Amino acid sequence: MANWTDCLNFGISIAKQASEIVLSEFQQQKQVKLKSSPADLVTETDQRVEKILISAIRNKYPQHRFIGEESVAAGDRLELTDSPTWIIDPIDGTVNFVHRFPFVAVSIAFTVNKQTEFGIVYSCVEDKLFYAQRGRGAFLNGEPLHASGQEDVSKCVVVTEIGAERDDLALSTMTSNIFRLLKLPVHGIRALGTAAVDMCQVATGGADAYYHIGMHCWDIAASAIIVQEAGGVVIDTDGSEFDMMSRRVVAASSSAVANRIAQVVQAFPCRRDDEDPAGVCVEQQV
Ligand code: LIP
Repeated sequence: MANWTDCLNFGISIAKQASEIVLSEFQQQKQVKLKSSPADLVTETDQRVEKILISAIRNKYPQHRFIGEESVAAGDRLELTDSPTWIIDPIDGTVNFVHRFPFVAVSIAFTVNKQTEFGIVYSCVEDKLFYAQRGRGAFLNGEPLHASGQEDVSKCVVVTEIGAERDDLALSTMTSNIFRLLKLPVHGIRALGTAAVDMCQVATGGADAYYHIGMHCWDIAASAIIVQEAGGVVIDTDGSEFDMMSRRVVAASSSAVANRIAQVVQAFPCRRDDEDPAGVCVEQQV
């Protein structure tokens, strides 16, 4: 079996370099542009950091392929093939970055034959390096990570996001999901503003579940394997097998909690990442 440890170590080194750039500009004024909605922001830093990451990887691994948030936004084809592929979100939590809300992350996943071999999430302001390699465990700053194992949803802290969607159907679906979970009840609902760091809380055991509809593959590809290697469970919100292109995810401490969250949570329609690179969820007539 191929050993991708050298790629993982290289990925960690460039994630640290990218984090230094993000941190150096965190307090500065940003040049902000809008993407799919008034809440879907991109800065010049996002674009520059992604170019730096891809350039560094391409120099070392010229045959490898890329799926980058800002490259796709600029028109690059979003296609996951069997080739070694780096899936990159240069700044996950861009709205936080613009507002100086201290949760922003560099997220890098690596797939071969469409299977994730490792994931890296560097929470820049916290200086927390989360990573996992398939079959070799999950780690935070070098210490092993273990999900909580909680099996009773009424004893869970649940993390989610109100993403960039601002149409009535998405907002009513998201808020009704939160209402139904609080009525179960669960112990609490949290949202950090970055899917990658949100999901890593499940790997640490500090949260027991995370769910989201509308995020993209680059937001969660790395944190999904980190949760799995920490002993957690990652599925689709419809209860089926996790599919990073579906734009729906539940990550949890156990199968019991994952399936219970999937029963309660409803999804609004979203075109798959590999069908609609613009990533606009379909607005339904309500
Ligand atoms: C963000 C996600 C966040 C979601 C935002 C956005 P970005 O990713 O991490 O969870 O709520 O809508 O998708 O755009 O900052 O890389």
